Amino acid sequence: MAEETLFMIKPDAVAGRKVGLILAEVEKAGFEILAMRLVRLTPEEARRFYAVHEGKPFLDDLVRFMSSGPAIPCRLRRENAITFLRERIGATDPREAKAGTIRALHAESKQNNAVHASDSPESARIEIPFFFGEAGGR
Ligand code: FUP
Repeated sequence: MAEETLFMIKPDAVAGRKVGLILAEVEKAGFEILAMRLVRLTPEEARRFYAVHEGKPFLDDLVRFMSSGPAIPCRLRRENAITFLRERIGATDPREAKAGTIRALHAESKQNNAVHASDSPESARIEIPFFFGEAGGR
C-alpha cells in the first residue's frame, strides 16, 4: 500500500552541499516527492519536533544543531515508505550504519547525521503536518 513519510535533510547536509546527491538517492529508491521546503527551525521549533527526547542528555545540543542552519523537510510517498526509508537511511550513528545507506555515505556523527525519517506511522502522522500543515503542503 502506498504510504507517506516525513523525510528531512538536516543542516549539516545542506551546509555540506549534499542536497542534490541525497534527493537523487531518494528518487532512485522509488520515492515520489509530494512536498518540499527549505526552513530554518527556531530552537523552540526544533525542541517541539524532538519532543519525544525531552529530558535526554543530548537534547540541548541536538536543538542547537537543528536550528543552526536551513534544513529541507520533504513529504515522500512510496509503497511501504516508512520501513523502506528507515532501511535506506541506516542507523542513527553513521559508524553503525550499513554500507551504502544515506547516513553511512553522508553523515558526520551521531548528532550531525545528515537526515531524518519518520520511524512509525504514528510519527509520520505528527511530523508531516508539523511542516506541511493540514493541507499536507499541496
Ligand atoms: P533516529 O530515529 O535514527 O533519527 O534517532 P533517534 O530518534 O533516536 O534520535 C533523534 C536524533 O537525536 C538523532 F538523529 C541524532 C540525535 N541523537 C544524538 O545526538 N545522540 C544520541 O545519543 C541519540 C540521538
